[in-house]
Amino acid sequence: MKQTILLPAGILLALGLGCSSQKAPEPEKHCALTGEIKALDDKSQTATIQHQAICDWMDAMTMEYPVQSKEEFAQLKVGDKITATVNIKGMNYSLSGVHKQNAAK
Ligand SMILES: [Cu+2]
Repeated sequence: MKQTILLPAGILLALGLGCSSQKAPEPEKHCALTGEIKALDDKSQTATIQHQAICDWMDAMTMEYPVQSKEEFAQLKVGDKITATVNIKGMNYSLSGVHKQNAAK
């Protein structure tokens, strides 16, 4: 008797979670990034970073991240090893709190 009640409830829960990514308002999520700068694009203020896994949001890979602060972006050099915070909201993401682990000379 119990199982006939619990099973449909479990299916409904799974369906609800599956649809959650399509709902509009998502809270901003903050995750730590550790990686190395591979390229910089001044125009878009974007850094291409080879990074380790970021929360459960993304596996280790190399990709581009917009840097929020002009001042922080201006100090970055290709080859810098950095830590930063990834600010994730829906499909959008950007970096803040960028810190160099070893300043390239
Ligand atoms: Cu990625």
